[in-house]
This record gives sequence, C-alpha cells and structure tokens, in this order.
Amino acid sequence: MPSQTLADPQNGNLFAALRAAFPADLDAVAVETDSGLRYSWRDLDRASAMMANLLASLDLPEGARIAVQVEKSVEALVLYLATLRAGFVFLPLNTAYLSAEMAYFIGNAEPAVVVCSSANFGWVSKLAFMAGTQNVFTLNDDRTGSLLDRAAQCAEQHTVALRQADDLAAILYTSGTTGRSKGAMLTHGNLLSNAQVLKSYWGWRSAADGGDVLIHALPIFHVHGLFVAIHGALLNGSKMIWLAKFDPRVVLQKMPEATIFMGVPTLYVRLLAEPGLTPEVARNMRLFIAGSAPLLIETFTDWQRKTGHTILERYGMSETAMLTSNPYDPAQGERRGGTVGFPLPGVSLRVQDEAGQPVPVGEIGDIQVKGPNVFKGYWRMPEKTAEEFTPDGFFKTGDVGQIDALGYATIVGRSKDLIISGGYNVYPAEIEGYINELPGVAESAVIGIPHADFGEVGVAVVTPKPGATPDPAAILASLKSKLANFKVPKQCFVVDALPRNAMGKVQKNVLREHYAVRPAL
Ligand code: MLC
Ligand code: AMP
Repeated sequence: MPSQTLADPQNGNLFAALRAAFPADLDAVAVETDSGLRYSWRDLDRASAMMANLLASLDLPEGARIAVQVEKSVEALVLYLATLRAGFVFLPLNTAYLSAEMAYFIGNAEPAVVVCSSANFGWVSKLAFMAGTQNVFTLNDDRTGSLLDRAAQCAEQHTVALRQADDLAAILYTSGTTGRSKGAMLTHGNLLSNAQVLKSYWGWRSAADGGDVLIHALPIFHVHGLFVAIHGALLNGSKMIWLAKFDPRVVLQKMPEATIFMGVPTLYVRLLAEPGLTPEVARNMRLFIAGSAPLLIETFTDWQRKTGHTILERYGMSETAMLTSNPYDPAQGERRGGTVGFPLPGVSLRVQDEAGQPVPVGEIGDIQVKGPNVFKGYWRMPEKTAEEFTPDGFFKTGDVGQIDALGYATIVGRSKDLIISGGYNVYPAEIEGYINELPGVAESAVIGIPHADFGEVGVAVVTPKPGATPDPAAILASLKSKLANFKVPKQCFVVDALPRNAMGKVQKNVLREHYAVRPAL
C-alpha cells in the first residue's frame, strides 16, 4: 500500500502535495531515461520512502541540511524527494565545483549529510568531516553508492514529515556581487505556491486531458531544472523523459514523444543548429519554455520559422523561483519575443528609480518583487537579507527593466555585476579575487561579452605589477585548476592600465565595448 495518497491539508510539506498529484495508476511510467530505464510512480514513491527512512534514522537535528553534489540521475531526483519527504533541507551543488568552492559551501552550510560521487569521496569527505558533518554517502549515476546500499535496508512505508509552509525546503547558493556566495533559503510554501501557479498558467495537461510529457534536459542543481521542470511534471502527474545531459540530437530523437521542453537559451541555439529540427519532429509539442538568461529575438524568430512554435519566455531567479511569464493562453495576449511577459498571478512586480519612486510606464528602472514565492532570506546573513529588501517588503532583484503599456516586462540589464553564461551565473568579483592573488598581477577586471553559443562569456583584463609580465595562458590555466569550468574566462588580456572614471572606479562598460568587437571567440 502506498504510504500516503491524499494531500493532508494540515501538512505544508511540498512532497505531500507532489505525492497527492501522482496518478491513480501508480504502475504508469513516471520517468524514462535516455538509457532506456523506466521508473513507475510506485518506484518513486517507494524509493523516496526508503531514502527518507534512511535520513530519518540518522537522528539529524531539525532543519538539517543535506548537501548533494552528484551527477544527474533518477536516484538523485529520488534523493531530492526523500529530503523533502523526511522534512530536511536540500542543498544542491553544481557538479563543476572544485575543492575551494565546495569547502566554502560545506563550511558555510554545515550540512548534517553530504552526498557525493564515489570518485570524489576522498576529497569531499575530508572537507565534510573537517566541517563537522557526520554522514557522507556516495551516489553515482549508475545506480550504485553507499546511499542506495543503506536505503535498500530501510522500510518501504514512510509517513511524510509534517512541515509548515514557512519551513525551509531548500537552500540554493547564489553568488554575491561582492564577497562570497549567499544561500537563498526557500520554504515549502515558496516552492509549492510557485509550482501551483505555473501548473495553471502554463496549462499543464493531466493524463485525463491528453497528458503532458516533459523532456527534462537541464541540470538538477538550479531552479530551472530542479524546481520549474520537476515540480511542473510531478504536480501534474506527467511523465518525464530524463536526459542525463543535454544533447540536441537526443532531444530531437525524443521530441515526437513529448509535449513540453524547457531550456536555457543556449539549448535553443544548439537545437537550431541541427538539421533535424523541423515542424514534423515538433508535431506533438505543446510548449517550448525558455529562461534563466536573455533569449535573443533572433533565436525566438528562428525557432518560429523552423518549427512553427512560439517560444514562451519567462523570468525568475534563485531567490524567487518564477516571477513573470509570457502568456500561454492566447486569450491573455501574444508571446512577445524580447519580453519576459507579465508578472505571474500573486507576484507584485514594480520598477523603481534610484530614489525609490515608481518610474512612468515604459521607462527603465530597478525591478522589485513581492509574493508568496519570494525567499525567506540569505542563510545566516541577516544584514545582507535586510539590505536586499525595501522597507515595504519588496525584494530588489538586481535586474533592470521596464514594463510597457500592455503590462509586458522586459529585462534590459542588471545593476548587479553578473555574467550569465549558458544559463550559469558567473560573478566577476569572485574571479577577479582569484586573479589578483596570482604572481605578477596588479589588478583585474572580468567582463561579459556577447557569445553566439553561451549568450555571454567572461573575458579577463589584467594589469601587471611593475616589471612583471604575467602570461594570459598561465592565468587561465591557474583559474581552471581552482574554479568550476564554466567560471573560467574564455580569454585573458594583459594591458597597461584599466579605464577608470573620475571617481577612480573601473569602467567595465568601456572594457565591454572594446572587447565585444574583437574577433569571435
Ligand atoms: C560548459 N562550459 C561553459 C558552460 N558550460 N562555459 C561557459 N558557460 C557555460 N554555461 C565550458 C565547459 O566546461 C567546457 O570547457 C566548454 O565550456 C565547452 O563545454 P560544452 O561541452 O560546450 O558544454 P556542455 O557540457 O555541453 O554544457 C553546456 C550547457 C550547460 C549549456 C548544456 O552549460 C548547461 O546545462 N547549462 C544550463 C544551466 C542551467 O540550468 N541554468 C539554470 C539556472 S536557474 P573546457 O575548458 O573543458 O573546454 C536560473 C533561474 C531561472 O537562472 O530563471 O531559471
Ligand atoms: P540565478 O541567480 O541563477 O537564479 O539567476 C537569476 C538571474 O537570471 C536573474 O536575476 C536574471 O538576471 C536572469 N534571468 C532569468 N531569466 C531571465 C530571462 N528570461 N531573461 C533575462 N534574464 C533572465
């Protein structure tokens, strides 16, 4: 007997709501992988119950963090569900992070449990034990690892832990404009309210209604792949076609069996380069959703031309999950390329000037938001949290934009110094900190320049100490040995001096203009 089939109105646990949406036929396929494995809804229920029982048996304190750095697999999805189910806090980490980055996250979050791949167990467990973590498990993408071995010995029945909507469900680290990463604390209520709004706004179809099938091709350590995609499918009882990695050919091969696809703009750019992308291959598709980075209008129109479908672009962030969306329903308006659509139901979004006054329609200012989806604050950073909210409770997104007379929002830039490369965020301050430590370097500026594939990529501009001649290739090699690969600038230039304004501040806009016109990377 399944452990829980009905939503318990007293239980604000997100898992309870997801579980209640499982279809009546628990033997139907819930997830099908690119390697041909099939997991039923019953499998997800059972496996998450067993893993939740394992977590519950560890005698963890209330609010314990479960930090996870593993390759994408259905078992990793089960670990996420089990963490929610057992009432603990999920802390996903990009698989590209190297030891210094992991040391910071583990030291800062003080997780009670760390899960990593067997290949990384040596160095990750050392960091974890140094930070006082008592439990380190392994989980590999071939269904092996100590986590599964231990969970296999646990009972299949598990009663979903009681949680309030305001209790923490996840912490997502998002880098700071200065200093170190901040952990955005998201509650069960934040995530559930957002998932429910998207379910209705995007018209997810239940099995009785034709049945949506999602191609899941994104990593599962960020909002897009972990929350928007997974919650969308589970809350609707929809099957997921689960791809371990994004590969445009595999996506096209699976597309005729699917109805929904979600991707960062780079995924659309790469799919457009495939001759196999035709209206025929997309014939059963209902919805293509893009977000996490600006979608070029050229990509939007090329997609329309090549598939006959209009991409729906939406906007969100780690601290807030989804904020705006172009309409799904034509009765609510057309999907406008270059815009991120309307604030989602329940989300208040306003554009303000530097004095904190609303700007007139169509004018540019800072985007601020409020709603049940907005996070609880940064982990153990009350001052930082306070700084990022206005006195009347709006969160300052750091994005700059405008709202037109019809209510469409457009993001025109960012007040935060951030590069978004292929949907991953890169914070120049972090990279500059590493470069400035290198021998022979006086100072550096890392800027983002346009890139055909990743949308934007980092470029480092470095000045030498007197008499030194730092080698750009050596600088990049050194960064590669210390930082996640996607953070490493694609090029490095050594110059005599950085341009500065009258206040002595480095003029990154001048550097951007200069390096953007250099030959393509
Ligand atoms: C990989 N590389 C990147 C990169 N991804 N460099 C810059 N930016 C990236 N995003 C590096 C690799 O390490 C490699 O370096 C080189 O670039 C070529 O890699 P590749 O083989 O082309 O990359 P691939 O493995 O195919 O990955 C590309 C990708 C991936 C686009 C599939 O980056 C990806 O999955 N992006 C999605 C990120 C995402 O989910 N974002 C959502 C955030 S949520 P080298 O040196 O080894 O050659 C969010 C909120 C919201 O923002 O609104 O959704
Ligand atoms: P993250 O911190 O990874 O959640 O990234 C959030 C940031 O991604 C936002 O603050 C925006 O700057 C950016 N972003 C997300 N969606 C879009 C979009 N559709 N268009 C432009 N920028 C976006």
